[in-house]
Amino acid sequence: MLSNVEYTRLMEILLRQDDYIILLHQNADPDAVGSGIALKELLKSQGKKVIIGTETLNNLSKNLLSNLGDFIVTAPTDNKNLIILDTSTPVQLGIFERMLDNAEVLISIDHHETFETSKFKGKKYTYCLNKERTSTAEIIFDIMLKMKDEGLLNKENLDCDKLIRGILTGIVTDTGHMRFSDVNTLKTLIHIFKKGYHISDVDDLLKVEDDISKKIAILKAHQRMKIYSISDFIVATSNVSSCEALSAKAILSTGADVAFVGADNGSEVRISGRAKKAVLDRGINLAKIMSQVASIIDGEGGGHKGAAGANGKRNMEEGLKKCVEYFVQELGGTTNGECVEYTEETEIQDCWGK
Ligand SMILES: [Mn+2]
Repeated sequence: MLSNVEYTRLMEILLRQDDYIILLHQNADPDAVGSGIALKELLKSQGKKVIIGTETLNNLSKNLLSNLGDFIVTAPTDNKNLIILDTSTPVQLGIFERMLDNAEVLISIDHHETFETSKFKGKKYTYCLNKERTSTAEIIFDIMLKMKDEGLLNKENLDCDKLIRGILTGIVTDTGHMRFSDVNTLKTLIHIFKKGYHISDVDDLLKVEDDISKKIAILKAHQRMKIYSISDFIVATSNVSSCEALSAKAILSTGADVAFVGADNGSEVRISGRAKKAVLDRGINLAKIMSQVASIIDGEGGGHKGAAGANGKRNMEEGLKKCVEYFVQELGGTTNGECVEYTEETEIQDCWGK
């Protein structure tokens, strides 16, 4: 754990320069991006010029960045004052690694255990490793608390909401939604919760609204669904004009055990299959079914046991029927070329135990 004295020293060093670039590891995760945004806000409130640089962002971080309304640079700049966050070795900086050569001030703030710290050393080098914290975001929060204690926090210039959302997202994602949290994580969260924030705020920041066409495709897939009761499983087939994989996945979460969804745009036919684990445990391999169906739709098929697809040119309806037939055969049954669709009547009979 960093001592009070160390935090004071770190804060003083951070406040010495007027401009910084905050560098994050490649494929930056929400802890890196959330910490970067929070530290940028803190330094900006002190009149500093700050940008954030990283080679790439992971998908969650892209959502976080756009939902918080911030931006990053993706190529090296001529900044000489570097703050490196959440990164344990220089090579993780990717194309930004070369900025270390001309760095005049180098401050590294991290929570990962590493044995290669010497490689980061520059002219004015400060290394702040707090491997007892479960996220870099918590360290940034502690710096903010320190500044507040010292009367340095200028709340009028500080976008507190953005800062806290960045920190909270970093904490929640790096602790695997609190599974790896500890007493110190919770102490930080108490501060944040007292300000009226909640863990569900993070979910909002990490998700992207599906566009209208995706929503409609999924709903239509449900509307056009044919349902079959086969052995212990509910199998559903449907068709859409696009987003067949997404629709198949959605149908599984609605309740089907297996879903086959076709898409036909006139010149191309695609079929996507998804199955739940209980189905795979019975030895079903959708990749095999899709490679068989491929010949019906005049194309190719494959994938994984639980998620597979086939692309072809024609016969989508026939392809979907064959998916169900092959599924029955894989379970060891026979359809005599005909699968009975699950109708309201059969449903009622089942309910009344007839
Ligand atoms: Mn981290």
